[in-house]
Amino acid sequence: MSSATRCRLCTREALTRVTYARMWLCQEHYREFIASKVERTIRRYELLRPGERLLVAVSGGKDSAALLHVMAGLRERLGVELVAFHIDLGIGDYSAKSKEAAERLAKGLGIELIVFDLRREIGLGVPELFRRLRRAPCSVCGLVKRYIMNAAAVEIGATLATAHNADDIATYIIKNFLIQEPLALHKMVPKLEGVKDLAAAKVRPLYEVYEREALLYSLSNSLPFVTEECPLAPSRGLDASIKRFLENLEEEHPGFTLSFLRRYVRTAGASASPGVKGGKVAPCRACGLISSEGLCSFCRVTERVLGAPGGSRVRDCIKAQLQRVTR
Ligand code: Q46
Ligand code: ZN
Ligand code: ZN
Repeated sequence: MSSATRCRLCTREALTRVTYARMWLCQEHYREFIASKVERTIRRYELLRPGERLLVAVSGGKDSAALLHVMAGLRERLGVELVAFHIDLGIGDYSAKSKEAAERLAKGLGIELIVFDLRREIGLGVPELFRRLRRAPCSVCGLVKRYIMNAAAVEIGATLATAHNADDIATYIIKNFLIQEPLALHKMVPKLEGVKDLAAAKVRPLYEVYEREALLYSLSNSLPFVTEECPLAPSRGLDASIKRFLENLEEEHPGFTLSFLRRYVRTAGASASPGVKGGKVAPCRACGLISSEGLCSFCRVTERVLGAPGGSRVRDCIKAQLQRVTR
C-alpha cells in the first residue's frame, strides 16, 4: 500500500500542500484552486466586465505563463477576449529565449501573440538605452515596458493585464513605504483606472497568487517559460531584501502576505486613478499618451538618446502591427 499523501478533495496523490489553507491538493485540484483564486480576485475587485478585450503582457517568465494559461481557461466564463503581447527587449540570449517561450505558450493556447521588437523599431535595445542614459537598467527597462504596453492597449481599446504576483505587490508596497513614495504607495491596488485615449485601464489578476504558486502552476502544467534570471537584474537590491523578509514572515505566519494585501486594499481601495507625478494628467505633446505636462517620460528619454521623441514612432509601429487585431 502506498503511503503517498492524498488530495483533500479526491483520492489522487497530492502534488503540494497549500500551507495557509491547510490542505493537500492533487495537480488537477491545485489548478482549479489557483484558477478560482484568480476568478475571485477579478470578481471581488471588479477588474473586468463581459465584452472587454484584455491585452495580457507575456514576458516569457513563469508568472505571465501562469496568468495567460489561467485567463485562457476563464475567458468564456468571464466573456472577455484575449490578446497576448510580448516585448523583445533586446537583452541578448535572455530576450531570445523569453520570446521563444512566449511564442510557444501562446501557440499552445491558441491565443494571438503580438511581438514588439524594441531594437528593430527604435534601433536600440535596453542595454544600449540604459548605458547611454547612465541610469539603472531596470528603471529604463520598466519605463520602456510600461510605455509600450500602454500604447498597445490604448491602440486596441483593451484593458492591460500584468502578471504581478502577491509577493511582488507586497514588496512594492513595503518598499514605497520605506522610501516614502506616497504616490507610488497608493497605486499597488488591483486596478488602475484608464483615461480615455491616454492610458489603458490596468489590472493585476494574480494579486493574491504567491510567486511560488505561479511557479508550481506553470511547472505542473508544463508551460514553457524561461528559468534563468535577466542578466541585468540587480543582485543586491532593496526589493530582494524585502522579499526575503516577507518569505521569513510567511514561513512563521502562513498567509501573512495575503492578509496584508487585503488590509491594504481596505485602506487604499480596490482601484486608483493613473495620475502621473504631481497628479496632473495631460496628453504628451509629442505622442499624445499620458503625461503630466509637456513630454511623457518615454519621449523625454528617447529624445535624449535618439535626438527626437520616440513615442510617435513606437505608436505608429504598434498601430501597423495591431491592425489585424482591430479589424
Ligand atoms: S527584464 Fe528589465 Fe526585468 Fe531585466 S532589465 Fe530589469 S526590469 S530585470 S523584470
Ligand atoms: Zn484532487
Ligand atoms: Zn510621449
